[in-house]
Amino acid sequence: MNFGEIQFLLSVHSLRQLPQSDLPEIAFAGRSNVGKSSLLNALFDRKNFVKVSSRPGKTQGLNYFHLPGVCNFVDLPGYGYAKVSKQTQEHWGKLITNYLESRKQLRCVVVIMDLRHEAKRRDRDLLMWLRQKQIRTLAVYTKADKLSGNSRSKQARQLDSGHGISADDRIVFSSVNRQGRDALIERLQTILIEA
Ligand SMILES: Nc1nc2c(ncn2[C@@H]2O[C@H](COP(=O)(O)OP(=O)(O)OP(=O)(O)O)[C@@H](O)[C@H]2O)c(=O)[nH]1
Ligand SMILES: [Mg+2]
Repeated sequence: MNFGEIQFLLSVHSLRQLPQSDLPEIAFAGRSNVGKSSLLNALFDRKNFVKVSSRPGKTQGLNYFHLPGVCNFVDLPGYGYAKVSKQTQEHWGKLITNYLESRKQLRCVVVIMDLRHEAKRRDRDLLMWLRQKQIRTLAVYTKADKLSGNSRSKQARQLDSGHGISADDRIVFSSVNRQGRDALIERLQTILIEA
């Protein structure tokens, strides 16, 4: 994957705005502030290309990043941020659900979780829902730089068992030191080829 060619395509706020292209898509989901946008910057090897914030609720809309001839990456708004109004949460919730359910070229949803946290209900619900819909998932445990080696493996195992994920189906990642970046790229490449 040559990320030198990555470009921002558009921000989608309703299903009508989804791009016509039938390029395969990989979506990135997770709780608000978990580090979705940072992971994309690390993946693309860019600084602040995708907007990042210490304030939850930064990403609004389904943000499309286009890798010509390869695929589109879709940064989804985070879920579970209590301070966003119920109406707003519902709007994004519906849009994301409709997108995930109907988008034919969607190849995989990368579900990003914080390695430091216990298995969260909302993440489990999403993973189960995606499995039920037979949408392929890849789990990424991020912010690994915030833990020491021992607690990294311990936490990863805990999340594995909490979510029913096998160690082969997840990547321990850090947007700060790039741990897991090569593994993620390799996995995404395989997914795009197999599809
Ligand atoms: N130490 C560390 N901090 C991280 C990492 N990834 C993200 N962060 C920090 O976590 C905060 C949230 O990062 P974002 O990438 O904006 O998170 P997001 O999931 O896109 O958030 P929303 O768009 O609000 O849903 C920022 O302060 C980042 O600098 C990481 O791997 N390590
Ligand atoms: Mg974001």
